[in-house]
Amino acid sequence: MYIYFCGSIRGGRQDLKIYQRIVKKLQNYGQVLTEHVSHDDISEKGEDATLGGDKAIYERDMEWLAQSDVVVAEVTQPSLGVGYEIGQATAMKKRILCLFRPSSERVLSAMIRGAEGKLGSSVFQVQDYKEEDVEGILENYFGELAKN
Ligand code: 6IA
Repeated sequence: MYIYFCGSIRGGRQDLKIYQRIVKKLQNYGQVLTEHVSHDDISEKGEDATLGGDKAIYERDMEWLAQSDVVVAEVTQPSLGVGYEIGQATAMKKRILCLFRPSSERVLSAMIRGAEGKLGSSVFQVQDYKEEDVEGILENYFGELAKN
């Protein structure tokens, strides 16, 4: 199974530690195509941009998204890139799990919260969670997926 993980980069790296926890857990279920999202050497400024620049990043990420079987997005820290990826994944009819922490005191965008369930029962899911529960939530989600 190919898993595409989305987390904020230029939107701000405050939640890096939780991205690392999520990616580590996801690696039990398949290949995480975007594990670099959880690397701590990627900074939000992008001064260390890879060869080929933004165009190459965009094209590679869109290819990986098309290849993926499931998309998991941590959406607490708002990010244009993550929102864009979720929109594209929805158009590609991917299975999408969005994870949001209400303890952040943010309110999730209506364009994410409101998309839940739109393409059928389990295709677009939004899950509120507490940091300490993240592994259990992923276990449940992938456990259900394995049954289908
Ligand atoms: O708008 P954001 O940068 O917060 O968007 C983050 C999302 O876009 C992530 O889920 C990634 O999949 C994707 N993305 C954005 N930037 C990159 C990147 N390098 N490499 C791979 N995926 C990316 C950016 C340059 C870096 C050196 C800062």
